[in-house]
Amino acid sequence: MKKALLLIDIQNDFCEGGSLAVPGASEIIPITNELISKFQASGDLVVATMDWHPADHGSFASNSGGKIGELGKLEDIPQIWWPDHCVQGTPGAELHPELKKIKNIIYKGTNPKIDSYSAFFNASKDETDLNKFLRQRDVDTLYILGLATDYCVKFTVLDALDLGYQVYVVSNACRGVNLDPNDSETALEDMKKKGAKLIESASIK
Ligand code: VGL
Ligand code: ZN
Repeated sequence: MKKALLLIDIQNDFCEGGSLAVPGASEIIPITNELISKFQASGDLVVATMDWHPADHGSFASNSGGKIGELGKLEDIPQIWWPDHCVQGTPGAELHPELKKIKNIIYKGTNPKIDSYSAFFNASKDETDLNKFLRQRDVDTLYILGLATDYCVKFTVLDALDLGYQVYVVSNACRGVNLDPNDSETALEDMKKKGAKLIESASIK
């Protein structure tokens, strides 16, 4: 059985200067690049996810008429309204330019009516190609990092645990939105409670 490195949404819009900038986001780039090199050197898989919204995506405050950061409903599912971000084909949707190039990309959030924090399922539980992709390659252990701790990292980790993967969260290579100041801490606690192991990048051999 095999391990894989899973990089969550390290895209320009979530980094400094982006439309949904996560504080300290670019600090994770050198740490992430070191891990990419390590995994590639040992022949282990590296997969990156990309939030990949159409311009009319229903999670955007601009499309819903809601206020940024407030809670509403999208197709009857609770939804936080976000600034326009990661619109398909725009510079904001591209992976951070200093991130090492990744061959395996999983796109999510493409359905305009449904948001998708998790890289495995959207909010209506439709599956992306990620689980099949990993299983076909005998991956059973995931090292997960990226943006944002309190949304896409958290929901990806919880789904990975549900799907039976052994999950390590590389906590020094995650940063959160923190609409409430404690959100990232609480998210890490939730992941740990469900069975994820929190580790620092330096302890990965
Ligand atoms: C994310 C909010 C909206 C994330 C994506 O990548 O954590 N957060 N879309
Ligand atoms: Zn999004």
